[in-house]
Amino acid sequence: MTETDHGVGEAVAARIERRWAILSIVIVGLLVGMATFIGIHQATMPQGRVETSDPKTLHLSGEFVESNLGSTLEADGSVTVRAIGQQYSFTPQCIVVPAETPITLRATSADVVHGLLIEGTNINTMLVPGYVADLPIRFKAPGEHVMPCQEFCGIGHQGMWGKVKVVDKAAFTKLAAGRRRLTCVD
Ligand SMILES: [Cu+2]
Repeated sequence: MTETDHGVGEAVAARIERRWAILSIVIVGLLVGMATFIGIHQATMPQGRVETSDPKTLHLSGEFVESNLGSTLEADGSVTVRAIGQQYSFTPQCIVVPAETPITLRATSADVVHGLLIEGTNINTMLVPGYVADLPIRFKAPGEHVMPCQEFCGIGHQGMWGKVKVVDKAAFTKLAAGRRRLTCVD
């Protein structure tokens, strides 16, 4: 190989490297742009504060004991929904909520990482053991939404589905009368 050949080879390598460097910057820029667009357009954003839970004692005491899961009508008229994901189901399996009402969904996992997605809404979160996902929701109209686990969680993952039943506000108030928590399972 001559001196000139060597020089040409170097120039070619430098050009290719520069091209790839530019391409990787463009890809990063594109991903940041997508995240920004989704954040603004679909109001998808990370939770404001970190809350923890202990998966080992989840079923024994505290907010996520079984008798506390489901929808609760709060004194201010809003609704709080508490749910847990475990291999391979959600508890409650069917969530009932009113339309046109501010709802806070609070959920966590009892074992491995699960996902919670409510079809037709911007609710799409991971349920990480040890942490509480806290999300605001509001449904415009009554209807039914499927709620699959969207995070591969093991051999039975594909069978992990829940349901959200949105009912008329007045119907929900009637259902909730005299009851501390509601689900559409019982
Ligand atoms: Cu799962």
